Amino acid sequence: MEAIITKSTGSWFSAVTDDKRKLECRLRGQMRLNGSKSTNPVAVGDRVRLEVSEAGDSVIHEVLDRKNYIVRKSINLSKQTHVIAANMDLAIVIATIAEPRTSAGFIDRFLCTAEAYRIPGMVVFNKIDLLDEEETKTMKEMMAMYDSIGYKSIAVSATERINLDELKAAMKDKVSLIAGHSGTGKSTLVNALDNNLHLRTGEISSVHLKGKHTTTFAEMFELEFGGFVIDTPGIKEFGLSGMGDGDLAHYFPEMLERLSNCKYYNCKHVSEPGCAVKAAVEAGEISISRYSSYLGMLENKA
Ligand SMILES: Nc1nc2c(ncn2[C@@H]2O[C@H](COP(=O)(O)OP(=O)(O)OP(=O)(O)O)[C@@H](O)[C@H]2O)c(=O)[nH]1
Ligand SMILES: [Mg+2]
Ligand SMILES: [Zn+2]
Repeated sequence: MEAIITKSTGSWFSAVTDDKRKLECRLRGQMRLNGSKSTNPVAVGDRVRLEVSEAGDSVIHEVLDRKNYIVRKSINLSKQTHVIAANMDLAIVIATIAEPRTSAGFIDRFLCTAEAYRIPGMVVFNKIDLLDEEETKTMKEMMAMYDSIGYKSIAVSATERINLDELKAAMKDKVSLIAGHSGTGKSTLVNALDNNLHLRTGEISSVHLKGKHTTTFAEMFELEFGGFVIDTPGIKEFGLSGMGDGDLAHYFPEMLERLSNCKYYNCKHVSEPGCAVKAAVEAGEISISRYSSYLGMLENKA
């Protein structure tokens, strides 16, 4: 039978079968690792083939091919990577205009990474109950900008339960990854989406408004309205490590569609003559904020 992995502790795995049974399972002894560079052969979101042994244990015999996965480089110097999650349909960044403030650069880095992993990206602004008029205006401008590029954006309040139905509709029957700074309300939001879930949430320490990490490992939860959500332990786990050496501008859709009009094929869109990207920025067709994020990322990559 086939199942989806919802939790991994190293040697034991939690899985939900296609007919909704919850099982605890382990790996078959000498199972081949599909990606030998990875420290963990089975990750949250993996689809696996299970068999029940004579002793009555559920044993994973095979990990099915992944359609995508995100990795974190191991802390030690080996080239090994750790697979955080696999087979996602949607990558949602939870952003806040206030308490804490999420920078546009952070949102863009996330969306860019999602592009690199080939996961559709979405922006959810949480805590709209806290915003004054000015902040609401800022948020609406950002939302209009992301919508124009093709990233769906939604404004919600997890605690006041505002616009949750719109978010549910976007997540229904999908495997969604959520990420964002600590304290933006990821776990609170997941709890609000499904009353059966009781993820630990934390108070933001008043000393560090960015908050301290409450969620410490990736875990997937089944949603009663259909689908799964993966709550990730803060952003550091969702870095650019999977991006490879491709041209950064390929991961900005509004730049990608203009690249072929640049005069030079190896244009980096910084100060080259005849650059179609810069021309679009000057014409107001590409947002200055997005272009600044691009330049910042380009600098960090170099
Ligand atoms: N006013 C307001 N507060 C919220 C909202 N959503 C979450 N919070 C508060 O923000 C704080 C942090 O929420 P968490 O859900 O723990 O944040 P998190 O993103 O999961 O944090 P980490 O697990 O550390 O990454 C808690 O005190 C929540 O009550 C909201 O919509 N409005
Ligand atoms: Mg959390
Ligand atoms: Zn260019």
